[in-house]
Parts: sequence; structure tokens; C-alpha cells
Amino acid sequence: DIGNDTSYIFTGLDLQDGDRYYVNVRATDLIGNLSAVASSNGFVVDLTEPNVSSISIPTATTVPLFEDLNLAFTLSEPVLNAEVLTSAAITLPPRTDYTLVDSTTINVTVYAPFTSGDEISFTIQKLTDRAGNMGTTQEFSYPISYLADYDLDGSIGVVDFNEFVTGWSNKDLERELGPVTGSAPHLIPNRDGEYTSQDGMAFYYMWHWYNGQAGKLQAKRLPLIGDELGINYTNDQLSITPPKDAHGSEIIINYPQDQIQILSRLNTSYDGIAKSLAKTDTLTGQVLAHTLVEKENIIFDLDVRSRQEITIQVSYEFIDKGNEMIGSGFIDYILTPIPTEFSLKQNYPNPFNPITTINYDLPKDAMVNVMIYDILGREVKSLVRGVKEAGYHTVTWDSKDNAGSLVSAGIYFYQIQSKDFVKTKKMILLK
Ligand SMILES: [Ca+2]
Ligand SMILES: [Ca+2]
Ligand SMILES: [Ca+2]
Repeated sequence: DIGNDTSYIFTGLDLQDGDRYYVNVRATDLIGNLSAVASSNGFVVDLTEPNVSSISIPTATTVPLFEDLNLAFTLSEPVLNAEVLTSAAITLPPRTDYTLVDSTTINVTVYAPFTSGDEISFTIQKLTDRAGNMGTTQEFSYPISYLADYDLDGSIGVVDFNEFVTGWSNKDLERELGPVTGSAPHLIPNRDGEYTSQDGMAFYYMWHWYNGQAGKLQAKRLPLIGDELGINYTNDQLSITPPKDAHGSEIIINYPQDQIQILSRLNTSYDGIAKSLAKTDTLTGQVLAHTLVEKENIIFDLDVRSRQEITIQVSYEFIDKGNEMIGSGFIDYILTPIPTEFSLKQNYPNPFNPITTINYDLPKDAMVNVMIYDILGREVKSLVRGVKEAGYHTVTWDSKDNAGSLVSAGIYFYQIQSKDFVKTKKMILLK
């Protein structure tokens, strides 16, 4: 077909993906003269499907709730077409824009705010390269942070409490939360540019959702950092002294609930927001309190129901203004119950032979005498003489007098004497 273009179809070639091939042509005329060889520029065989080779933010990274999410999906090769679908686990898909840039990058923007604790997934599909190969569908997911989890650690803790209250006090709208709709943890924020009780409620919902979960009220075996815990108590108050630079605290106390109840106090600051958030489970004997402190002590109310020593577990963490941890620890702390007033109890057993027990209560340290008298008022025995500590005390009498001899059956009197209290009771020795 001399002088004309022509075409030829090759079949049965074993072309390799990614290799470059050339077509060489040489002509022979009727006499048999050979032409020079003409070569094509070559072509590359493309049998591979395009896919996403990297993403600007690694998948599974927690995404802040209030920031638009911008992602760049880099493709393994140029494509002619790409499609992105967005979905959310909890709510409707958020509004999304995407563009294909230079055939090799898909830029995606998803518009905040999202739903607290949601998860956003991107489906990348119909990636089509210039050879017409279409990639398989790929999916990438990102968890959304929880509302009020300012430090993105997955918990609503004392740092978040500090951030919220500081934001509220400074009218810092970056930290604003509400109003919200829905229920915790999947609250949907719709910020209105001001701090109102709705913002406080949003924080409160999230705090209670997180700290109400199983195990959150369990005292933690935290390492000792900083000084040992300053702790004191009276008959109805436990007082913890925070370190000098403390600004926020987490205290968890576990207690034997049949011997004592320990309750947090809810303090409210001058501008109406709580300075302390607490969760108490009186059935299992657990209390957790997050408190913002200004050099004052952290107070718990005590309802002591035992005369015996009571062991409680206390874990504590203190942070400074900048949310840096400045102290932590875990202690077994022993409380010696202190009565509210002087008292002398009826002896038991009564009547008795020959041993009986006498209980007496001292609300403060005191010089104390406990004496036994006979029915004529003569001293029989001095049972206690000296300074005794505040607390519940027990003494027994074995029916012996000061000389060590057993006394005869009959009516006896026992008397407690201290500076502020004198009381006498009667008992009967039977033989
Ligand atoms: Ca390809
Ligand atoms: Ca947090
Ligand atoms: Ca608001």
C-alpha cells in the first residue's frame, strides 16, 4: 500500500505493566531496497488500578469538633475521574466539598461543627486512570472528639473542667459549648456566641456522661508525684490541702460504706458556675470530685457510723493554671472516728460476773478518771487515770479492787470525771 498510511493490529503480545514499548517500522520497495528504521516515541502499558497512596491526616486521627476538616488524598497516579462520598456514624453526613487537583490530589473539606463522639467516613470511588482502569472503592474513617474534651484525650476530666471555667470567666468564645441538642455523649452543638447556662449544662451533661461510666469512681493507683497529701479530719469533715500552685484537682475516695459516708460539697463561685463537680455512689462507697481551688482546702462531709478505725483509699491529682500536673498519689488513709460529745455508756454485760465492759466517748483529748464506787460511795477501783485521746474508748473491769481482791456481789457505781464532763452509772455484780 505504497505511499499510504496503514495500520496493523498486533495480537498475542505479552506486554508488562509499567514497561515502555516502541514500534519500529522499516519499508522495502519493489526492488528490495530497505529504508531506514522509523521509531515511535513509545508507550507505557498501564494495567494497574489507581488508588489513594497517602492522606494529609492519618486515618483514625481524632478530629476536633468545631474545626472544618481539610484533607488531601494523594493518588498513586493521575486520574481522569474521582468521586468522594461522606457519611457519619451517628448523624446525617456533614456538608462536604471536594475537588480533584492536578489529577493526582483530591482536596476535601468537611464543614464543622460535627456531632460529639461521631465518626466521619469517606468513600473514595471511581478513580479512573488514563488507560481506563478503575480503582476499587476505599474507605477512611475519622473519630470526632467529644464535646468539652478540650485536650482531646478522650476523657472529660479536670483539665477540661479548668479549660471550660477559664473560658467562661474570660468570655473566650473558642471554648464555648452550647446550646446543644441530642443526648450525651452525642450532643450536637449550635454555639450562639455567648456564655449562658446552656453552656454550663452542655459541660455538665458531658462530665456526667463520662464520669458516670463503670469504674470511673475507682481510686487510681497513681504514682507519688510532689509532696505527700495534706489531709485532716474532724468528726464531720475531711479536709484536703492542695499544694501551693494547684489550680484544679481530682480527688477520688473509696470508703467502706457501712462504716462511713463521704460526700462532696458543691461549691459555686461568684459568677454562678460550679467550682466543683462531684459524682457520688453511696451504695458502693465511692466519690469523685473535680474542684477548682484558690488556695482553699477541699472539703468532704463525713457521716461516721463506726467506732472502729476506718480505712479509706484516696487518689489525687493536682494541676496548675497551665494544666500541668504538679502532684499525684494514692494512699490508704486511716480515720479514727471522733464522737461529737462526751458520753459514758451502760456497761455490758449487766448484771455481770466477773468481767464487764464500759465504753466512754471523748470528743477531744482530755485528762480522764474512770472510778468504781460501792453502794456506800467508797472508792473500790481506779480504772483509768491520765490523758486520753479524742475517740471511742473501752475499758473492762474484772471485779477486783485496788488491792487486787475480788469484791463481793452487789450494786456498784462507775463514774467518769474530766474537766468538762462528769457522769455516773449503776451496775450489778452477781455471784
Ligand atoms: Ca494505572
Ligand atoms: Ca479531656
Ligand atoms: Ca453559648
